[in-house]
Amino acid sequence: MAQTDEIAQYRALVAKLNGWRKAYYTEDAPSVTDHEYDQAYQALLALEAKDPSLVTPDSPSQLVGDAVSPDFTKVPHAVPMLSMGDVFSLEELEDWAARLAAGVGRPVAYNVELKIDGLSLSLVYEKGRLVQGSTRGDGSVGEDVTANVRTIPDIPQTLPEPLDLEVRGECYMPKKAFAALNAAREAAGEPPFANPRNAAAGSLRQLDVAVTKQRSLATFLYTVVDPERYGLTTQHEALAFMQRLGFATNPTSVVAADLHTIDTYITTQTADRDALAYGIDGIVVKVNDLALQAELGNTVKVPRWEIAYKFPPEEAETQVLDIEWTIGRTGVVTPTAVMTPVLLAGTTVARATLHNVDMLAAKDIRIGDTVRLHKAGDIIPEVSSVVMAKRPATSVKAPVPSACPSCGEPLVHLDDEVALRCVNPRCPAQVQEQLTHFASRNAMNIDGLGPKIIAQLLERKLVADVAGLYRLTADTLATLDKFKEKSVNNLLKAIDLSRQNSVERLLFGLGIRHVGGKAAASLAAHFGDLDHLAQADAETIAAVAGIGPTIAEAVTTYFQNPGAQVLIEELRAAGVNLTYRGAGPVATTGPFAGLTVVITGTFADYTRPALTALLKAQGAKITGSVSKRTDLVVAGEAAGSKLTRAQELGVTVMDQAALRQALAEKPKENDE
Ligand code: 0OW
Repeated sequence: MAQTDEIAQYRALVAKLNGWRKAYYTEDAPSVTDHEYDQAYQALLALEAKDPSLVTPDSPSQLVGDAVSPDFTKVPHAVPMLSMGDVFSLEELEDWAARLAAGVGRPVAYNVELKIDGLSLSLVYEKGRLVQGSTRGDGSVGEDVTANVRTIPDIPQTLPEPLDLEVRGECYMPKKAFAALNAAREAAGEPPFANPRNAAAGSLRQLDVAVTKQRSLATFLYTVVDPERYGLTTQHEALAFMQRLGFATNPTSVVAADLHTIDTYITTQTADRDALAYGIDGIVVKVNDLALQAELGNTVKVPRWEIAYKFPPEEAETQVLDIEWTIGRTGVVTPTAVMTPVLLAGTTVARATLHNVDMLAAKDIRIGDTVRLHKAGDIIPEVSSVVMAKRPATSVKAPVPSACPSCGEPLVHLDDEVALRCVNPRCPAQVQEQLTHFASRNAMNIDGLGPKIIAQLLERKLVADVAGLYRLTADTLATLDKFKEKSVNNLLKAIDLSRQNSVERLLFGLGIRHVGGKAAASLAAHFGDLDHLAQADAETIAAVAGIGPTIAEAVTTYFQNPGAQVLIEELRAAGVNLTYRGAGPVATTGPFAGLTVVITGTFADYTRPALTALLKAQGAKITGSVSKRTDLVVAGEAAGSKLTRAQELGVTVMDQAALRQALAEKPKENDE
């Protein structure tokens, strides 16, 4: 029977691992590296092997995969979606193969595949048509992601044959798409994804399908369920069968009749790993013969007929030369390690983010230390740990700044945030980032106004904030380095053009915390102009579709800031448009296209400017008084004389219910 302290040690390990699993699987945001998780998990298995009486049902060794989020419809898996046992060295792999062959009593051929670093996906087809896509979930019950799956380009919506079929594979995000997504998220002040696997999970397990569609997901399929139904006898045949049906299968898979071939495959693929367009975290070795797979069967959690060889994390050691504090656009002050350049997984790394003060303290990283580096998700250089044995007597703790390194204002922690912030809206380091963001493509889209010119404008004190851009003159710009007349005129023209933007671009460009492009567009369309938004209380703002209390709080806080109020008055005085002009081109079809419309009364769902803008975007011409030329009167509560006039003239009147219905109508699809 286990001793009390052993039980305490075991319970602590179970709790730690389950906490990490929740962050990784349910929140798609890991709190430790895969390697740290794997090591703790192996320690748990060792304790359980030593004393099985320790094992409790909530132990991760008894669970498969991730919990199922309550937001999605549940999908039971007729055949459970299992995970895989892991080995971490070639020796362990050889032991596993030797034990398996001994048990079988004859030589075994294997199918060897890359272990794609994504999340599991099941696809069900009826009569050759895709009817369901789901995640693995806890192995028995997954989440319905059918609508999301339909947006993934390499998944066939129909098969060349009218088959009833279920296939399974990995959904992943290519490295390039991951890097672009994180760059966009950083620009929008949103937290980056830790690695491609979490980015893929966060993109597939999305309630908003439009988001999934933008995220460049892809797949590699690797399992046919009930393969004997299709006359398949080996895993290699199953992969070829799926490829013939139009599924993406990984092109590197090979059949290995001996361990030497497996070793060669592992060596080759490890060498090619950095050149791959997608992340892999190991190699999968499967018994190739499907009948033998069935004979060997599964344990409660993993098949006996396959194993995953996990790559050791690619690591490098180097010295910390300095710890710098960088200030982002949103004022967050982040510690960054400046290191002796070192080659890590195919790229030379000289800097690594230390995330925040807590992480810096937790790892006790000091200037002069030697540190181990790895790449999170094959991409982001991260400090794994300090090589204590190499810590010099001269190592120095980096002093945590109390004042902003750029403007000297005191740094604060907002709410219970870990992040250290400079909250001075005129902090030079932030103004540089703010101006760059303001001019960026998805914001005010000021062509030619890039970081270098902005830095010059700030250094020469030609602008102090975004409103200053609209006071620039040709004479002023002509004083900039290499700024000839043509560049001066082009930039002035681009700045002038930006005055006409619909207000969601300005709203996004102001860089209000948590207000990304989508939220800015929703708020602009709803309130119709900046003043109505600025006057609205948090509750009203939070009630707008797609906007939550967090955004609402950040918006009201922003507009209450005196500096922001000054800025907006300066933008107004500079002739910058503060109203919503509709997102895309005016609609030419639909219930309002081409109509002359009068609006009267008040509306539960819209402010007057918002409804005006919305109907204009639907192609209506809005006029102020009812006449014979009026096609439609849209009447809200307490509609007055205009409604009476419409009734006298026999003009069609639309009440709020009819309006809601008309606006909910999808534009007609062409019947081509
Ligand atoms: N990630 C992969 C991969 C693979 C399945 C079959 C039954 C249990 C595992 O590339 N190539 N082959 C399998 O085989 N699984 C894979 O990934 C697993 C699925 C669940 C956890 C791992 O991601």
